[in-house]
Amino acid sequence: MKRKYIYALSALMFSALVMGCAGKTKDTGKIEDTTETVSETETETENENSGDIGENKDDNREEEDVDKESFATGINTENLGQSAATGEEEKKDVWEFVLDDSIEEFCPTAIAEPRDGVTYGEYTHGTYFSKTCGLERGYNILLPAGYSEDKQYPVLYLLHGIFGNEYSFSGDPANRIKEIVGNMTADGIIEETIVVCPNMFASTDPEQQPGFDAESVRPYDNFINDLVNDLMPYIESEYSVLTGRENTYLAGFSMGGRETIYITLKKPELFGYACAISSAPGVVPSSDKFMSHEGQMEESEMKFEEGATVPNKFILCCGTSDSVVGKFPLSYHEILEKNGTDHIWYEIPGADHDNNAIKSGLYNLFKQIAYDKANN
Ligand code: FER
Repeated sequence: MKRKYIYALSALMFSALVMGCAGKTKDTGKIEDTTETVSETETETENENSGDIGENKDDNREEEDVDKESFATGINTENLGQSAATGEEEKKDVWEFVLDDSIEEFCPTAIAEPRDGVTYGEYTHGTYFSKTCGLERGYNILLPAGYSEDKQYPVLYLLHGIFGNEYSFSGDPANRIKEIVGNMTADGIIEETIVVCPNMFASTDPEQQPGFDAESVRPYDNFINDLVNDLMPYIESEYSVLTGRENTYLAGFSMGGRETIYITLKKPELFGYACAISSAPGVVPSSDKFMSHEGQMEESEMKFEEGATVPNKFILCCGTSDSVVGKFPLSYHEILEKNGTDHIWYEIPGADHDNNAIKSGLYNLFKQIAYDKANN
């Protein structure tokens, strides 16, 4: 079944201008109650929950070398793809959505930009007790506008990058998560969907900080336990969610992409759809300018267990100009391919470690979900 949606692009010109004004993340790391609505417009840059790179004894680079917020949710660069196009597509003044299973390199402007007449969901902060960490831990949840206990919704767990926390995505409006989910819902492409943004630094020590050394990275690898044993059961008990793999999705950016790969390979039966965007090194042994990685598994182990129920779609993607993780995502693709592990790999031309990659990955994830649900 093919569905087509046609939009006048001129209506989007104004909202495209708004893009440049996106505020920066306020990562307070505070745990607060569920009644708070999270603001996207804070401009503070302080991040109390960030690792202090200057304190890392294995690393004597200057702290100003690294923009921690860019790690957590991507560098805010100019829009690539449709919004930057000056060619025939743009001049046609229309954008057309076709529901097929092809990958599109860029998230269309009409999907990423806020529209008049669409009410978007809001982020709310909540906490849950993590048996894995022995701590009360925070999450942000994007509930659809008009969320109702009378309905049930699929859930996307969305994992931030290194130095981030549960506020990283909700605090960076340039990621356009609200708009992508809201516009694709408004167009009838996807079902109303809940997005859960956890704090992926699953340490048992509330004082521990992330950093570029094996010890400081380990809590990220512990997140699989927190997610599966604590956060997912909590979300499923507290919110009106559809359970089961067909309705449970996993995606992550950079460090979150690395953990998405790891979790998807280790718990493939839990997620119908997974998307690892611009994934950080360390799934397999390797080293880069930041540190050397012992690896979560050997290359030969980078596959699903024999006979496992596997995701319907397992997407890996990365920008061709990624200045942080470089060709590591490509190497993951090559290893998965060598090991005969089903996945989709694509590159985003010209994209850095940035929002172009994040928007593209999320759009394609939802498009694949929509295609499968319309055809099965
Ligand atoms: C590394 C390179 C990149 C690494 C982590 C990253 C832990 C993560 C980047 C990000 O999350 O944006 O070597 O090691």
